[in-house]
Amino acid sequence: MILIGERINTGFKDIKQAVLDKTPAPLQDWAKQQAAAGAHYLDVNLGAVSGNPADMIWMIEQVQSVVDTPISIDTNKLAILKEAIKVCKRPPLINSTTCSKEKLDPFIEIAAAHQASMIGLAMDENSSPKEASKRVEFAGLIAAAWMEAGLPMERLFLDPIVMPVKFMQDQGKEFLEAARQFQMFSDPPPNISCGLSNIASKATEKKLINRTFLVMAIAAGVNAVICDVLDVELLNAAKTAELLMNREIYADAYLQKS
Ligand code: THG
Repeated sequence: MILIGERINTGFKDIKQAVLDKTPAPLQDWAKQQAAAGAHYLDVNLGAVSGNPADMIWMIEQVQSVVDTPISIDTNKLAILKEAIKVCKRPPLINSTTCSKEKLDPFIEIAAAHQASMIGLAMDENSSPKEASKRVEFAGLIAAAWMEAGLPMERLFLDPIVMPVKFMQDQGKEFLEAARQFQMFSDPPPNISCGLSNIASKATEKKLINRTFLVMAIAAGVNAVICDVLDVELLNAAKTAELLMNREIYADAYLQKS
C-alpha cells in the first residue's frame, strides 16, 4: 500500500495559521510524525489560502528541512506546480490533473521532465461525474495520454474520486466500480488512489467510516491512499485487507511489517 500523509493541508486550522504567519513548527511536526508512521509521500496542499507559488515553495521547504520523504504536490494550478516542482529534492507525486487536454498535456510534460509520478482525477474541468462509466471514460483518457508520452504505468495514479457519504451517499459504489475497471486499463495496471477522508467529511463516526471504506476500496483495487497515516486502526485494517486480497504473504507478525 502506498501511503500519502494528508495532514499538511491548509484545510486544517493549525496549518492555515502556520502558513499565514510563516511559522515552520506545525508543518515540521506533522512532517516528522507522518514520516515516522511510514508515509511514502507527504501531501502538501496550500488550498485557497494563496495562489502564490512562493507560499507552496515555503511549505515544501519546511517539510524537506526535517524529513526525506518525497512530496505530493497537491495543486491543480500549473503556475504553482511549475515553480514548486523545482525545489523538490526527490521526484515528487504531482497531485493532480483532470482529463482536460489543456491541463493534462502540460502536467504530463512536467512529470516527464522531472521523473515525477502523477495522479489523474476521473473528472474534467467542468464536472466530477456520478456514474462509474463516465469516471472510467475520463480516467481512460489520462491513461492513454500517459502511455503515449512513453511514461511507465508504475508512475501513474488514477483517482476515481471519493465524495462525502453524508451528502452523496450513492457515489461510494460508483467509486468502487470505477476502481475495479481502472485495473483493466493496462498490464501492469496503473496505481489506483483515493483521498479517503473525503468520505467522512462532516459525518459522525469518521474513523469507522474511513476504515470501512478503505477496506472496500482495497478489495476494488485501490493501492494508494491519501489519509491520516497516524490512525493505527486504519493502517491495520488496510494491511489486513491487503493480506486477505493475497497481495501480501501471511506471517503471524504481519501487522508489524511496514
Ligand atoms: N484526491 C486527490 N487529492 C486530494 C483529495 C482527493 N487531496 C485533498 C483531499 N482530497 C484529501 N485530503 C484531505 C485532507 C483532510 C480532510 C479530507 C481530505 C479532512 N477534512 C476535515 C473535514 O472535511 O471534515 C476538516 C479538517 C479538520 O478536521 O479541521 O478530513 O480526493 N488526488
